[in-house]
Amino acid sequence: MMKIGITCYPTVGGSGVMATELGKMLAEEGHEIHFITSGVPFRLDKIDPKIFYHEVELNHYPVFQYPPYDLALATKMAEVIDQEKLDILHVHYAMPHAVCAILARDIAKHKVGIVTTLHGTDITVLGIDNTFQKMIKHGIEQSDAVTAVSKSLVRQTQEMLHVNKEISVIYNFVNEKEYYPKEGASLKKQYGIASDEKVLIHISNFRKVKRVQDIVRTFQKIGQQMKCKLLLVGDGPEYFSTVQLVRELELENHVLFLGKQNNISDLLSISDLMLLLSEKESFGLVLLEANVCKVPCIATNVGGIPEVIDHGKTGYLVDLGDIEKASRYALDLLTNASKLEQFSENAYMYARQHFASQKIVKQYLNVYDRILTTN
Ligand code: GMT
Repeated sequence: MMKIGITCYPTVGGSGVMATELGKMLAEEGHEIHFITSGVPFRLDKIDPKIFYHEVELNHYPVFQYPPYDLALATKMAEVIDQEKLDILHVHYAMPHAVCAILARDIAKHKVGIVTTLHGTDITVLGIDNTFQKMIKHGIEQSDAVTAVSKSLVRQTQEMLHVNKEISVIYNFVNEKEYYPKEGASLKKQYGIASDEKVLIHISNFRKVKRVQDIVRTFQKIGQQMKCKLLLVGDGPEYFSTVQLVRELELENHVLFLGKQNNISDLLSISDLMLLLSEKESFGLVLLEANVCKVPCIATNVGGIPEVIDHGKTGYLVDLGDIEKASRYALDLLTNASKLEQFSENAYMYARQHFASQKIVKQYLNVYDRILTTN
């Protein structure tokens, strides 16, 4: 039995989901889990005697212009390491979490191993502002072990940072107890979707990189050939420009804006096809969520996406911005029932085989074990 601390951003987002699900699964295996975050992770929705939550409090001191989140986090981490005698502190994101963890390790008296998982955002930050380069590099190199969610992200990190550290790939997973194909006829009806209409779905945080406008334009082309609806799930900076585009294209009766939703697997279960046409994606967790609910995906051939989708078998890959091809592939699947069925089955089998939660959790446990035996 290990005592493991986990730090992530607790709000909605693939990395927060992954960190929380990992904590829940480790607790199921008998390990003691201590979340050290600024809010209760949103997927931490059930009581579990093996899971503890330590809140990082942000006080607004009149002397500081900004509340010092990083230092408050490092202090809390050090406190929890000593108090709970943590064996491992697993942080998601090098910036700032790995750096905070390293500072906490220096402050704490109890010996702890630091594991950092990269989710891609560190690299995105560097693309915008490389003043953080040395700090992110330091966070990675001083961690006891570093993992990344795809081979593509490992390559990118090495290209941008030239880190003197081995980074191992541990793919994302989904909790199969929550994500599986469910009966969806009544929900479909509640949304006013006719039984002969096909349903396309896009789920994201509506950031610019998600290219939601490409989703709408692809859908427009599909809608010219067949009866269908598009579910847009999520919220973010591009939400209103997307609403505007939908109005301009006179698609209001065909596009449903659902905002942020918790029970994603229910929505996936009424969907026939997912579209994810991002310009950057280190993994694309929603693709995996779709696949385990038997929903194949059409996605861009960028970042880690080709490691999740087997082109021509579990879904299709298109070049960034190629909405023409995306709509052709979608029509090919949606108008061919046996092919769609075959892709759904393939997607399900592929996801369950390559990204099984048991297998991935074991890989993380091996990383922890290695640190504990060498430390
Ligand atoms: O994509 C986002 O905007 C959110 C971000 C996050 O921090 O959750 O997602 C990143 O991590 C996910 C979990 O590993 C990956 O599935 C996403 O592909 C990755 N996003 C990007 O690389 C843009």
